[in-house]
Amino acid sequence: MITIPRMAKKKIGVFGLGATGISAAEALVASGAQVFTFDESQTARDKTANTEYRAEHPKQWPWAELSALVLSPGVPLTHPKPHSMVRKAQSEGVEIIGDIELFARALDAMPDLQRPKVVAVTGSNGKSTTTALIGRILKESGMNAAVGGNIGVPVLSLPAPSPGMVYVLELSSYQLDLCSTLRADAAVMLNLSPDHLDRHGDMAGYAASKKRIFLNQRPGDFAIVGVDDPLSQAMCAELSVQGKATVAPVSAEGALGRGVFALAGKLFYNLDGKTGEAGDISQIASLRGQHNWQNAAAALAAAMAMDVSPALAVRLMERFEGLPHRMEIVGRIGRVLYVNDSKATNADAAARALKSYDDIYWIAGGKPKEGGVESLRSLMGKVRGAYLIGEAAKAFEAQLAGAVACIQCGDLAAATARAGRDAATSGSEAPVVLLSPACASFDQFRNFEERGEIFRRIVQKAARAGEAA
Ligand code: UMA
Repeated sequence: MITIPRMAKKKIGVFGLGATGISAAEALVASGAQVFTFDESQTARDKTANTEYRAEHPKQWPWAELSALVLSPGVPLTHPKPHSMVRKAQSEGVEIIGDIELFARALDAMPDLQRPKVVAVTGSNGKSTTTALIGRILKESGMNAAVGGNIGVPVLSLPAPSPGMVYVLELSSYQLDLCSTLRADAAVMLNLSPDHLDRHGDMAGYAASKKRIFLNQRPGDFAIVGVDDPLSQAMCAELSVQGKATVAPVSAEGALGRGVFALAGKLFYNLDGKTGEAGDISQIASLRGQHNWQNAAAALAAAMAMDVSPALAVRLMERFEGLPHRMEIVGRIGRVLYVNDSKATNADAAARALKSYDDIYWIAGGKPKEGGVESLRSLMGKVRGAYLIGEAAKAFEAQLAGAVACIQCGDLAAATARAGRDAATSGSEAPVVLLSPACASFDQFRNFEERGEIFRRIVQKAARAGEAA
């Protein structure tokens, strides 16, 4: 656990008692703070029953004495409208921060020589894979690296800082909005495509949140920016003009004069005075697809920023198994490969998976996001059928009309069975049943993980039934 000595003896409110809130409350209590907590869910409040930070209604909180309100990232800060707790804190003049800000303050209090390094990763898509990949490279190269943040382990639950340590953090736009003093020795911004617009108002607001990852960088730090979409490219140009950190543009779409790029499955670098070919990643199964090559290029830049040699970094990438629910192979029945890409909750993420396979039997739908799947029409050439589920099914059929055969399936079990049957009888040599929904999961599942796990179980059950027959 990471403590924040600066918070000792202070009175702090914590709103939201999920992973973030509980870890923040525990870290604050361990730091000697007096902690007041609340959550709108009774179940969440019950978790605090036997603790020193037992939930009590904010009406009972000593607002005039609070030094800060620690907000969970899922609580609306500005859009669609500020949560009533946010308004209350503002009207009382109480600072609103997140757990990443507490982490930043814990590190700030350390003498420079003892301060661990921070690699922070954001972007619309690929940030978990890139974070995990960087963590893996650093650990395998012998460093004491801790991986957390939006990827799952709340930052304050990570091991306490020690000299030589590196924190590798995935940061969401929500977390970045609640953080103003973090300094990342290497900050990665992979790409920008529409996502979470309900929380940021528009793309400009969303991009502004993502850009906060570079706040507080100094000369000697590394700003690693994907340049394969126009908004990220503009951000890269702006950072280059500001001239604070060393800017490393990253691409998987073409050669670059500086930075790191992937070309025909090989990684090349021209960074910080070093130039060369780092190695071939085209055969690494967990890094399949051009989008993963961009992730790998960014990971290489981050590893180099942490003084890992480029050739070693690429060799260590071969040990990366990939993450669950991201183009994860969950089974093969006969010739049919089943791929779980449940994490693809928007069209851009689904596009990445659709570009990575041929002969696709595509399961899509769920709770729709703004923009739908109109942008995917041009990728339907390799898709033999779209097996549609959930709330978005009717709208998706209209948006894909004329581009692909759409089959209304209702739920995931029916879609998997139908797609599997069509794939098996297609005569194609290597058909792929791909769950890449381009939608949130909340209409039929608790979250994308549950959706992916259920898909895995359906496939495993079908495989056993096939063996028995
Ligand atoms: N709550 C309220 N009122 C509200 C909103 C929430 O009381 O208006 C309460 C809920 O009842 C619940 C708690 O707050 O008890 C949940 O807080 P939260 O939604 O902030 O979730 P945490 O459990 O703290 O998890 C968060 C991240 N979740 C979100 O940002 C939505 C997790 O990312 C992250 O792994 C975790 O912190 C640790 O850092 C998940 C995520 O979906 C994977 N992230 C989004 C994404 O990747 O797209 C941003």
